[in-house]
Amino acid sequence: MIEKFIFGDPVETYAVCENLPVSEGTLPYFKNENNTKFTLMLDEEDIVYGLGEQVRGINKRGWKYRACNSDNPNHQEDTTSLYGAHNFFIVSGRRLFGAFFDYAGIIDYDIGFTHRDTMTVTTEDGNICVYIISGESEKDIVKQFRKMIGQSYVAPKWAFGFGQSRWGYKSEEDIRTVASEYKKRGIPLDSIYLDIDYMERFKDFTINGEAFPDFEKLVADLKNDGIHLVPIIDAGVKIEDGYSVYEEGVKNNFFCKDENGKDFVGAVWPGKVHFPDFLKSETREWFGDKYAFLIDKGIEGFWNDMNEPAIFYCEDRLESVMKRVNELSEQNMGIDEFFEFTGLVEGISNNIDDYDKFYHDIDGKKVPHRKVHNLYGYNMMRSAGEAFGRISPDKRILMFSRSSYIGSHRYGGIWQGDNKSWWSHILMNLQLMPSLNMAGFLYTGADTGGFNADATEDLMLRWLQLSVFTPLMRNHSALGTREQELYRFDNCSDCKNIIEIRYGLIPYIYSEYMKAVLKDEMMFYPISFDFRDDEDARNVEDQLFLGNEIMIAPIYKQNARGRYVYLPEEMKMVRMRSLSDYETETLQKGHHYVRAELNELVFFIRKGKAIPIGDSAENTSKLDASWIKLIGYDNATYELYDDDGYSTACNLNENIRVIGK
Ligand code: MIG
Repeated sequence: MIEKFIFGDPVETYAVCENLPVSEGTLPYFKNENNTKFTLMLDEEDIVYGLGEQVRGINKRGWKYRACNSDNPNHQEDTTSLYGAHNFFIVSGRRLFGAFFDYAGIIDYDIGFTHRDTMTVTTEDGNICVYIISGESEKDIVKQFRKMIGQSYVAPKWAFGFGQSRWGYKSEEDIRTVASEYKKRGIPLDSIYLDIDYMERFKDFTINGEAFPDFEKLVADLKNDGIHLVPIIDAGVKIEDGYSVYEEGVKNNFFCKDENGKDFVGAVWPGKVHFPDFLKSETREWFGDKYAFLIDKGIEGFWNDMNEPAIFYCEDRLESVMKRVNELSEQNMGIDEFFEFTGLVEGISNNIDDYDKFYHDIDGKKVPHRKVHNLYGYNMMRSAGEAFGRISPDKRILMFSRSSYIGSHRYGGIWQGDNKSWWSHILMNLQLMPSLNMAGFLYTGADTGGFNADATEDLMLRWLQLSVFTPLMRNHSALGTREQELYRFDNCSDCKNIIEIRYGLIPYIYSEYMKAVLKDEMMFYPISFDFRDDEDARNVEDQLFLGNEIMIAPIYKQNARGRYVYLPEEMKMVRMRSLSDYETETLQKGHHYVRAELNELVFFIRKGKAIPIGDSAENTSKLDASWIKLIGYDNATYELYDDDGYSTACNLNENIRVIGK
């Protein structure tokens, strides 16, 4: 059952698709103070699940979080905001309920941070819509919630293949080299990503003709080899005379305005830019149609970046900082002045106060950005997603975004942003999977090997052993970091084996993903969701169930040759070195120390279950379903979902078949 409560006059987010009646009663569980602060007392045993893209554990207790979409490259224990705002959580203990705080602006969560037994949710202005969902289990609550927010985005099957990316591929030659290095070693590959350097001076919907003299031929040649090129699109539009996107946007008032009604100026990679007003329907339609420029050249997938939006600087703050710095430089700088100086400089980028300086036009109403900040990336995704429906109605287009809000899960996936080549970020990648699934984001994964900082071979191998299960499996890294394409490492054949295992697992991963989409379910969920009364299961923070069949428990510590794993029931452990070299062993319920050398993928098949496993192939288009066999318990069957992988129409019942040994 879902109850809806409206306080004040909230901005419509369109996160919810169903038209529910507003409840007459009072909000249960929470004490409401002026509609701005909602307080909930927590029992010692309560677990708080959810909040989507946030740092820390599967259990969110013991910290404060802020839903305020941020371009924050530091994903640390004390980070309070990442790129998405996903205001849905479940409280599980003596009571069991879900809550969705549907709010376009900035919202703060204190989950036992100030007082261990108290949770507060604080909005900036008290105009909010709250949904309370009751159900018999966490899964039941999620399912009701997901049904209410609409079906999740369906990615094409090729997007389940392995992808190689790096910020720094800057020419046709760079791209062809990546493709041939993979091919030479026989490592499967389905996609290569184009980061900002493919554009002409970082202008959206342009191609740098010098570096890519025949872009269409490149796209076609790679596609012949089964490899998709996936270009990036940034939110800011470069201010440059003669650039049609800029000129059309100015002429038609498609950009966000400043206080005086002029187009607001910020600076990002292209230099000075205007930000498309994605909250305006005309802008969404116009910008979305621009993707045809690349689709017409054979492109079938995109990633949308910088759409929090990220702002390196806006003009007036830069000016005032420069002025003050000049004043300071004329004095004898004391320590106080020195810290004033560094503070001012650090505050230039992504300053929340700048969100008061530009405005959206929502159905003719002028709304300050700050009030709708968390809807910006969402509406960029919507702009693209709706356009794909017009440009390519029958064929799925891959799209994932950095910034998001609940609702944008209907238009695309997300990647988990600028992580680091840190061991703790393998764990973070795992912990994000269930909370993102709760919020409807099923097509997701992190930058495998880590984006910032330098990756080592062992980190890459261990990370691949997690990514092998996530829908998005993409190796991506930042300019200036150690190169981490798989062929850079000594034991490339170990990497190759794990990528081949991925291709063998695609029938299962794709099937579980599609079932989760079409049934409004989670693909990855905490162990405790199936073992609510098992105290040990409730404590598990580093293992997940994937579908109904398997449990994953990756190694995320350097130099570890094994780890402790908790089995809430008997399971079959699978230890795989390659698709043809593996063994299984039945383990009883309980705590086990499980060995796994660097080249060994270990996972667990649940009692009485089996999973399909196929053969590898150069890429997904060459996967041969006739090779599929089941591994796991004898006599177990599996319900396999499969379809052509690219049609937008996909029906659950027509595409499921039961397979047995
Ligand atoms: O300011 O396009 O998260 O994946 O490589 C950095 C360059 C901008 C941030 C993205 C990252 C991408 C990078 N971008």
